[in-house]
Amino acid sequence: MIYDIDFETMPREALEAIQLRRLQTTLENVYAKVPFYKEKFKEAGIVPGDIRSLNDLSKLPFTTKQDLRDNYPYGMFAVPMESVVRIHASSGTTGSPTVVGYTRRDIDNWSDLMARALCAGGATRGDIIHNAYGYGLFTGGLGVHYGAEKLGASVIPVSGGNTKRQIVIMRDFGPTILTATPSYTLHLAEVAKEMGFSFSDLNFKFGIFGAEPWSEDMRKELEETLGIDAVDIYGLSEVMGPGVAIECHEAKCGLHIFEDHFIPEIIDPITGESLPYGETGELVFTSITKEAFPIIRYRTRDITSLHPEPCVCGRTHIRMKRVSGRTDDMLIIRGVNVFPSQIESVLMKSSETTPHYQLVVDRENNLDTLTVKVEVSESLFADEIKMLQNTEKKISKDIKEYLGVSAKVKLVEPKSIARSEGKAVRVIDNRQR
Ligand code: DLL
Repeated sequence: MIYDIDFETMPREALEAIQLRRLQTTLENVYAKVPFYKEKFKEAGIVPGDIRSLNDLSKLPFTTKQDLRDNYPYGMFAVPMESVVRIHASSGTTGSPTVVGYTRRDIDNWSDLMARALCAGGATRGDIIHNAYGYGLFTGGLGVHYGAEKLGASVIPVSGGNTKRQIVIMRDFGPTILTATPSYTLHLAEVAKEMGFSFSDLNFKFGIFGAEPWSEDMRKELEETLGIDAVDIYGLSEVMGPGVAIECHEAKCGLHIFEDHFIPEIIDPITGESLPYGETGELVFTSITKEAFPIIRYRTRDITSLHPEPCVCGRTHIRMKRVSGRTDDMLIIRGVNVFPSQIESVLMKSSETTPHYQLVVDRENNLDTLTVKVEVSESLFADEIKMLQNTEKKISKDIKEYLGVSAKVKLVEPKSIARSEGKAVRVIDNRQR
């Protein structure tokens, strides 16, 4: 089912006409209301009236995370505080958090887009949604919540944490859709097993997973363990929150970006040059309907590519490939670029290990070292040490073969790697000490 058939299946020409109109209005607005943008546009020698076609977008300067930090907390807001009805913030691992605001209309649009997204991910009015994304400053919990209500589904606002209680709720309330990070979902499945029942005995049909990178192999693992269809949802607080893009459950092949609200571009992360469809680079977004916190050419640091080919589901909105990582998550190990998701793919191929892993990077004698800590399956732990050593060697060989980097693989006891209740911490990099 398609929630907003007019907008989601609109012919590209009509869609692009709307995009241009909305872009021009947004530019006039930020130029008049946000001193940061006025200054930036002046430096670039540009005024909003210079943007006459969508191709002119690339004339505009980028906005970066640092710009948002420099204007912490409310410097990028385009409306007075009386018009702001909600504030969220993204924690970030370094520096001050990024603070974003929403007007009443922003919240209405976001709810609509999340209703669209949930619908694309398989939800209907009859569904019961177990929402285990965190409620609070993080946009995941409330974003899904408002969308689920807008769709008319029943939402259980359980948030992250209190895992055993969540399992009891899942058993007793009969939810049919799970919304959570993939890493927390694995933890939920593990605790359910400890409590004596399997996820596949529950009522779930679909899982709508996102907020962190996860691999295609992780999808297979989740689908098999949980006996559900797993769909990828993407978003970021700077642009809105969850619901910027989602896979349709029909194709599960790339995430449709809601282009009547956001214009995506792909750039070379080093030179900043625009890249054509199909090429991999950094994703950049311009929001074209936001009132409180509009954003122009925001560099997300997320790595993906854009694909305009029509989709079997009938949506005309462009698809982005699953995010493989972030430019700032990329590890450079002795000159080789490594994304945690690539290591994850290799680990998923080993039947003796579990999907719980952590990468530890260090420097010894001026050389980078990478240690991959991965938990062995419980069934195997009692077996011979020799067999474990073989598994370590095999994974290490596979990583070398697939990624071209040497890694020490260390099998660790079941449940010894910290579990996530939100976004997983996959990398500990001790080199920056
Ligand atoms: O994570 C919003 C969200 C909530 C998305 C729930 C999906 C579901 P932030 O906390 O601002 O917002 O983090 C945004 O998370 O730039 C990506 O690096 C990463 N991310 C989000 N979704 C995905 C995904 C939310 N499906 C940052 N795949 C983004 C890979 C993702 N990375």
